[in-house]
Amino acid sequence: MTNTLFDALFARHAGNDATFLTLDDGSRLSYANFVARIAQLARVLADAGVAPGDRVVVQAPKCVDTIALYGATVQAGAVYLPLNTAYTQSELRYFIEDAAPSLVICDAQDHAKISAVCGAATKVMTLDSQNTGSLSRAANGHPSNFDTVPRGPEDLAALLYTSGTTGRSKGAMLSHKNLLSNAESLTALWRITDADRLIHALPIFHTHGLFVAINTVLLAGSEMRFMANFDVDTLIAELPKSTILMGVPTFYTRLLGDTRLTREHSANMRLFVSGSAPLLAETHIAFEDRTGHRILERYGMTETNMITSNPYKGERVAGTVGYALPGTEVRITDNGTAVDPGQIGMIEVRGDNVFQGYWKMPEKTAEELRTDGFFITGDLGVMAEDGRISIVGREKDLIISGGYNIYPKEIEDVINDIEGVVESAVFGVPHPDFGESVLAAVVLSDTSLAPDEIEELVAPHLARFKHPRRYLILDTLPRNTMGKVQKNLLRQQYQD
Ligand code: MCA
Ligand code: AMP
Repeated sequence: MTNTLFDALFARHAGNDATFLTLDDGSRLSYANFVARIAQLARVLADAGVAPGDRVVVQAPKCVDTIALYGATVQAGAVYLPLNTAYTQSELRYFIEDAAPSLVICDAQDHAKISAVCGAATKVMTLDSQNTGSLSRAANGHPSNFDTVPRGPEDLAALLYTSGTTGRSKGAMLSHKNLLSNAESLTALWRITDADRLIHALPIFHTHGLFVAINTVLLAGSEMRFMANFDVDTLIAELPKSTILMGVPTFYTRLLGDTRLTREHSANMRLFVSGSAPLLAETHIAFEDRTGHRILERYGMTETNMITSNPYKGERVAGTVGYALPGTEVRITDNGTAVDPGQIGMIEVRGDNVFQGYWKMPEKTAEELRTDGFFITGDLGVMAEDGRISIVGREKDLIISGGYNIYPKEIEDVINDIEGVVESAVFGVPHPDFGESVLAAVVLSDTSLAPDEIEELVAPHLARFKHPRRYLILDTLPRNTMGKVQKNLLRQQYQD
């Protein structure tokens, strides 16, 4: 009996005494012990009534049992659904109601908050970084073997929510094949092997930190320096002992802000990967000047995993995202028809990496996934004669701040619900650390409403990273002749 993803990423390491993780306290976890822990956790899932195909929601700290839980969910034939640890109770309510999980795992301190939004059919267990939560304790008592639930390439392995331009998050259904095919492409392209040591400083609830980094490491049998939080000092200390770093552009601008980053200091490193947000050409160039390394920029989405990458060997060009990954087709279109090289159009993608559709949203799926299998990314790009792709903009109204996606519509909905607010427009302006930062232009009927009061009313609804950094009170919003708010004018006016 086979389980496509489990066999390829996890089962193969049973008996492998090599180090999988090195943690902040210097302790190490071997691959063999990791696989044993997964089996113990899979038993807890089965005992909790998690059946094949069930969703397991995880909003938990970045620690060993949280990644082991990813493996355990796959081994139990269930669907892993990680959530940003910054989400508020009202955001969680939506995800839990929509996904209807049979089990939710949360930090012990959030137990009451999460239980309050779970129905009777959903069990809640806890996991904390000290491994003292109810899930970890239950696992400790179990033998370290579990009969893997068979799953095929088309079965779902994960459900990752991605915010939408309509304001409602959509669950992207990712199959075993979607995840494995992408990990295989990246591991081969970036030449990741068991001689590598990857510094992991990303969160593990998004595609970047969870699948791009962890799945490739597991496939190659590399070592991972697993940092609980991003921290420049630790990163600097780890560079001489490591070979790969995967990060968002903010990682690289922050590293460049530290004079200890030098050519000599990073001489052991083999590969610096950047993605999730545009890497400024000036950062790319400054990083090469300082370290001698050209950052390898790649491009992806939750729905598609990774789509393109600059080459490992060959020219890594600043401001471009490289070529379609092997096995992935990319086309640039105008209303669905491919345009000529050099012309700007919509980036569309097809391949084993492309998701199965949005959870319980067939209409949304039909809008974005064409019948010929091409997915419409919402990103605008240009393809050169040789197939190299550059992203030139986004058709979707999206702000990317420090690698986190923020959809203005979701924030506008919350602001517009406040009594005394007529309307609002949320937009992004350049930010030296996060790339973009969120501002809100608000028109009031109750002019006594102060920005601080608006912020106070917004806070319980939205994770902190989504909060506008400033509320600008305006008499009217700029509109074009069609009545559409001109966010480009707001961006221009307030960019400084
Ligand atoms: C933290 N804060 C932020 C952000 N991060 N505000 C705006 N944007 C952010 N990205 C705020 C906090 O709310 C807090 O606010 C203050 O900054 C300090 O928080 P802290 O956690 O200490 O911040 P940090 O550790 O410095 O975090 C910055 C970071 C982090 C390391 C850049 O944001 C990060 O790990 N970003 C990576 C996101 C990621 O993995 N994206 C991939 C998804 P206050 O002090 O006011 O309370 S996209 C994806 O997966 C696609 C498929 C792809 O292509 O990769
Ligand atoms: P998400 O919805 O979190 O999956 O984020 C995917 C979006 O991030 C893409 O549609 C792009 O807009 C953006 N993105 C990812 N990688 C890059 C990159 N290297 N350059 C520019 N934008 C990127």
